[in-house]
Amino acid sequence: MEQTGSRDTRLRRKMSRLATGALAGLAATAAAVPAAADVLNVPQNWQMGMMPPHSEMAQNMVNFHNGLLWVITVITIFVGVLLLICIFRFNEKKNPNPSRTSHNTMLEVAWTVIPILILVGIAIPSFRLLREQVIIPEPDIVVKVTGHSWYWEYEYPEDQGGFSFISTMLDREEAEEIGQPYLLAVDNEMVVPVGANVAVQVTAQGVLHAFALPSFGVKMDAVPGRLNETWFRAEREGIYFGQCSELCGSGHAFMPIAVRVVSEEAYAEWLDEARAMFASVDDERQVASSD
Ligand SMILES: [Cu+2]
Repeated sequence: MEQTGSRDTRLRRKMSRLATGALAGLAATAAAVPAAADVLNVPQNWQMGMMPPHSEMAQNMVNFHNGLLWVITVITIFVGVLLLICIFRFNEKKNPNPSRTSHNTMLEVAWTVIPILILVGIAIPSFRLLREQVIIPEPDIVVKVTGHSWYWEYEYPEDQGGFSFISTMLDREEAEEIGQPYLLAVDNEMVVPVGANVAVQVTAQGVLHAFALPSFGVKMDAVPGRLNETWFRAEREGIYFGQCSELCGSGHAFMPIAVRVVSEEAYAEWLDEARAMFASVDDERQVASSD
């Protein structure tokens, strides 16, 4: 589908208006839709560490990261202490006649075997985690995500509605109006049901992007001409944010990802509305590209 810039902008404005209406409709019909207070994982001043995890996978990643931090800390302290001992006890002044020892079999075996054991100890949980990510469980829903320059497109395949829509960043006033953070809030969120296995097929048009949702432990490259796959299972309703995580060009910072996790019922309602709404947008798009 070839589009000129102005058509594209017109289309996006129209979709943005439609989305605002849909959001209002959804909020009215579904009590489960989270309010601004349920906006999760917004960066805070002086925040440290990883974003709070909201899926089992993300929790496992954070645990692994924290475990590694201990290993690294102990090794760094150990090496630091050895270094200080060398500097202060074995310098030229204090130790004018250095030992001529050049071999110590026990020591050499130890400093080879102990690091190997440490690395194997790290590798086991690391590969277990990788396996959890790579082997996708039976999906409840599948969403295809396409990175464009510079916005995301979400496609719900035929058996789940058969529609697609684009998701663009809201400007400052629009974001404040709905109580969401500027630079993260979008017009059309990706909506998924809580507790469902969501398989995400990730690709791109034009240049590389990366679909990243830290609170679910998801980061997948979006490569033109290739379909990558990842998955997540959200355990709590709310709005979760991510950002494109591959330096893709001038709009890289302005293509946030927002996922709204809702109850099964709210999801079914959203599907109905989205199907109606984005089907009409699709017509519009065809009109727009034929004039
Ligand atoms: Cu990008």
